[in-house]
Amino acid sequence: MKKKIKRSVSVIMAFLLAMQAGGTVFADYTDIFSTAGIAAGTDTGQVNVSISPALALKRNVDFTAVLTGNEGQTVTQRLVLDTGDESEEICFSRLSDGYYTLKVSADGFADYEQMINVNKQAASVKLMTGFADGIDYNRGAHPGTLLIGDVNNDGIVDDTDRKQLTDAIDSRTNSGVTDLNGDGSIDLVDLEYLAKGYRISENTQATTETLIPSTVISASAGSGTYVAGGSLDSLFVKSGGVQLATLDGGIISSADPVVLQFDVTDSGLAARANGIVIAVSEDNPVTRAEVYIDYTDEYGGEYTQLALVENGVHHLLDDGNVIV
Ligand SMILES: [Ca+2]
Ligand SMILES: [Ca+2]
Repeated sequence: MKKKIKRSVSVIMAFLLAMQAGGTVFADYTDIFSTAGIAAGTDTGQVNVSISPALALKRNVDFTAVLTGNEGQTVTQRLVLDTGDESEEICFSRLSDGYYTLKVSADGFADYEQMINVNKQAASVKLMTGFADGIDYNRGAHPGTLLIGDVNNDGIVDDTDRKQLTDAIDSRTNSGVTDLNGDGSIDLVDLEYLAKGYRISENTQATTETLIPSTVISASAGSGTYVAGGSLDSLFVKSGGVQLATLDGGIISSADPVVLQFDVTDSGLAARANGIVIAVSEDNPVTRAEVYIDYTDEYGGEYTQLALVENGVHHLLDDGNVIV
């Protein structure tokens, strides 16, 4: 099998008006956060952490995420999940290869710890403030779980927390985070919340996804295409999206499509991917798209490969000769 190297991917879309938030996921995030202490120039490794609500909370939760490298170096970032948030995300970028420990903590929640192997690419860790419905946490891929109920803030949820909360409900004492759901009352509802994080048998560790790191990819609007909303940079930050229109204001069609180009600046492991995910709003789907992949093989020959996306087809390219 010839080794071939991807240089750029152009996506030409017809009948598409909007790629909305939560939309295009190709690689995540730009290099927007400093990672002094771990950063080492050209390193492309990255760890993305997102937190989404799985519990109805009437308080904002201030999470602290600490990434510790195998030589003990640490980087700390904050992530605040407001009551109206669908999710919040942070990014640790320009990491050297190796094993890292991610620790996420917040008042009222047990500490979450996970070992992550970083190898030039971006490891994406999705966390939720509880268990999502309809997912078997002991089989298959699933998000990680932040367990509520740590009343005394010692990092774990156990009998001590239950006793401290029941004492507070009985008004004998009130200390620690007893109003777990943040509704202003300390009552049996909080005890129900504690039960959600207490004596859990499910696997709470997130299945990590691997993405192309933001430092080796960039997006640009192609010929005849106007970015009408959002920004192309947002495609790599917080799962943002863009709205695309034709430059001449005409209706998007096969004859007058919108075009996005993704340029990959690294030809090594960092740029390797198994696919591209383009998500669009359900009420405004792509009915036809052409994906052109320009690449250079190991002998310097330049080639283009075309993959067609028809209406209702969700994917794409499978060719063992092209490493994308
Ligand atoms: Ca505790
Ligand atoms: Ca409460």
